[in-house]
Amino acid sequence: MAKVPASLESLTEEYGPHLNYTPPGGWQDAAHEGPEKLVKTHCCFCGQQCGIQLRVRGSRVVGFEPWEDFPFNRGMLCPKGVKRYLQGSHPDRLLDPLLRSDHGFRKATWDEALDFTARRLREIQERYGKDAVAIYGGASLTTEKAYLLGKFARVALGTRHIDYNGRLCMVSAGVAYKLALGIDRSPLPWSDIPKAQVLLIVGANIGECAPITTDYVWRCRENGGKLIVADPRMTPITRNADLYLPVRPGTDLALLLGMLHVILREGLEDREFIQAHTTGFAEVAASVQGWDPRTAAEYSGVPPEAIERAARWFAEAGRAIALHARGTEHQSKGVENCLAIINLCLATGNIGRAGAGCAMITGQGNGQGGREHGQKCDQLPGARSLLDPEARAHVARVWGIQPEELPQAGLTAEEIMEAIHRGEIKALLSMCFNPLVSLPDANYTREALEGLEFFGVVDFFLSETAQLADVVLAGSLQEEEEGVTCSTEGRVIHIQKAVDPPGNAREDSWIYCELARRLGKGRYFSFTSPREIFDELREASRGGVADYYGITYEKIDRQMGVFWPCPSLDHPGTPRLYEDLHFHQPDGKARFLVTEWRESGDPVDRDYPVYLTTGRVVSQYLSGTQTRRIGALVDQYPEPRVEMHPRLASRLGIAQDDWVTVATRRTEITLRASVVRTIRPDTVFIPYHWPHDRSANRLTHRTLDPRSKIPEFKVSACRVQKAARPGGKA
Ligand SMILES: Nc1nc2c(c(=O)[nH]1)N[C@H]1C(S)=C(S)[C@@H](COP(=O)(O)OP(=O)(O)OC[C@H]3O[C@@H](n4cnc5c(=O)[nH]c(N)nc54)[C@H](O)[C@@H]3O)O[C@H]1N2
Ligand SMILES: Nc1nc2c(c(=O)[nH]1)N[C@H]1C(S)=C(S)[C@@H](COP(=O)(O)OP(=O)(O)OC[C@H]3O[C@@H](n4cnc5c(=O)[nH]c(N)nc54)[C@H](O)[C@@H]3O)O[C@H]1N2
Ligand code: SF4
Ligand SMILES: [Mo]
Repeated sequence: MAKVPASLESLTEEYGPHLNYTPPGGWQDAAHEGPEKLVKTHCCFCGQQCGIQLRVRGSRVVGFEPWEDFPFNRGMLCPKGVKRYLQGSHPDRLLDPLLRSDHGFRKATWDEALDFTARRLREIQERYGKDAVAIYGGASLTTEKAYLLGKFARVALGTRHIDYNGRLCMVSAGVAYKLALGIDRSPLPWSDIPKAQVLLIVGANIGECAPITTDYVWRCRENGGKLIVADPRMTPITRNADLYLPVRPGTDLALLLGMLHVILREGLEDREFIQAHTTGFAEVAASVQGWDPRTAAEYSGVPPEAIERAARWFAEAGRAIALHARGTEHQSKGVENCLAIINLCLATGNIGRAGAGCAMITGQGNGQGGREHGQKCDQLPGARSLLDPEARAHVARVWGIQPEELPQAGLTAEEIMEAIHRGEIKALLSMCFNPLVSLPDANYTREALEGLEFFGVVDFFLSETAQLADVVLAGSLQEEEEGVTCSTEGRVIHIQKAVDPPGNAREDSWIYCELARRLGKGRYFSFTSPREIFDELREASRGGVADYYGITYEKIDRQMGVFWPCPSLDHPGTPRLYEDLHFHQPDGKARFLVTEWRESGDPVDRDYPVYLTTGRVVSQYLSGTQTRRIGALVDQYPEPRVEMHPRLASRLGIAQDDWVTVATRRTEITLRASVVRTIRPDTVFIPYHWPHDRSANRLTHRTLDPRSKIPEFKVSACRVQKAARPGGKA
């Protein structure tokens, strides 16, 4: 049955006095709330996890100060980091649980909202079986919350189906690193970046999306390092590149295979390293034979000479690093792309030493930590496999249950949405995920969500997805609960609690413990603080790949972060992996793996002749729930634009600021054009931070990488036309 979404307007009407909640003394002048204090913590946004000091007065965060001593960013922050503090007192903050009524939402008490949620979950499980309920988590959550969600799904609900929004983000890299090297973590600390003689950056808009990493790249260049950038768009960092590879969307693999071909043809590989520390080289060498630079150029659109030059520079450098992000991972061959990058590093002996290697740049604040301790559908804490009997026995012991009680592996995030659409999964409880904006093919996602028998959301703002929920539980911002996250480098850091959640909002972990109690499983969730959750997590991860046993909050504070694995209390942590050239494989050797070319899931043709790619702009964050509410950030980039090259624009009769309709095999949307010379003439780009009729994800398709199950956000086929006005066509 279709549900009428409660709009923000109707919410304001219903919920008016509470939306305008004002703390005692008012938001404006809280001086009477006592002296100001500074709290050393980290930015809630991207995976850089910059150190920041929050200025706290009484019950609220009123500003920020740089934290000069934190080694990663040394006081530097990007525009999002300096504005993040404005969320806490935002008038849209959810301050009470909400229950759907005949006219939108109404305010509820916690007992009412939690009893209702537990009752609906129980009823649906009794009627349709345990797996009819699914849990969504997110990688902006602290590691404690992510761990708690994994345990909640398996112990409180006994469902197989839990997955998280990191499935839309990093999983192609994760699968590839695990397959080839054995560990899903960047092998190097960022302090290695300035030491490289060549930096190859593939599909990463570092200037806008990992702004503080730019400083590391510039230091590399100041040391004489060369910079190669592969992207269909000349992003800000490309201005200082020594070599730009204008790769066609979805064809990184051809480019990378071409580079390996050149390296082997010219005998530039490191035979000694290959022989001593790897397996599978012969098969990979044979597989790149057909990928001469001309062939690679035909597929990728990168000139053959540029492919040759990139290959030579990378192989001839004594120390080379390849950095990659979603440009190369958001593809239906995202895993192959990452494996091909690793193959380049293995072939040239670039790994396990200072200034050499490969690394994925993580996306969300806890993009790394959020994928280590159990909110992935096939994973137990410590990055253990749910399929491994020993791992099941260990974790079951820590949790006080029998291994047989642990469910089997479940579906991934997009697969869960498809099972909802098919009517197999009937209930969803989602925290820290805005699937209506962030999953591909948004109309399909909406149909699925509207068909749920029960939908609960935990958020601190009424996201577009939450507007479709039956119950919205008012949760907490990052600074409202203590915990840890793990940064892009693999550094576990300490998130300090600065303030309590406002009004009747509650700490996220309290909400799940209370629900567990109402589901009759309270004895497994008797935590009274995040520290207790962390201590259990340390035990659960002990002996696993992501071993946190030796990490404590105090040690993190003392050392300004601890790199995992850290197996014992006296262990200093592991900034660089594989320094002994022993890889995390049964034979200790890294694996070369063959990567085969295949077409994208939504190929261009006569009817849809232009590539559509999607991504980010510097001032907005993800589905925009948070940043679209911060005025100063909205002003920087108020609406999504269709970025296109002047050549494509003039062929279609389109000028700067014209309205244009972009149509794919799903549907069409109409936005203004931004005509720029910095994009391939066969490609348009739309940032995806907006909902509804401005949502790039109405256009994208649901093809997944078969191994990582990441959607192909970076490649769709489209048609572009000038439009007379918004919503209309020329
Ligand atoms: N300002 C800002 N910063 C963020 C975020 C945000 O939303 N806003 N989100 C955070 C998160 S969760 C993530 S995952 C990261 C993402 O960080 P990035 O991966 O750097 O960002 P994207 O814009 O998704 O894509 C990166 C680049 O890929 C290019 N690209 C598109 N198609 C292809 C292709 O086929 N091949 C190649 N090689 N490149 C291609 C795009 O032109 C774009 O410049 O950023 C994090 N930081
Ligand atoms: N077309 C296209 N689509 C994409 C991408 C792309 O490049 N192109 N990128 C993909 C990527 S890389 C990512 S990571 C996803 C992100 O996808 P989303 O899941 O949409 O990410 P967010 O916008 O962070 O949504 C998280 C929600 O959780 C809330 N939230 C944040 N922190 C907390 C917390 O600590 N507690 C609670 N209770 N709630 C919290 C926020 O208010 C927000 O409503 O989008 C993906 N979608
Ligand atoms: S780079 Fe990332 S972590 Fe650092 S201030 Fe900007 S958004 Fe925050
Ligand atoms: Mo991401």
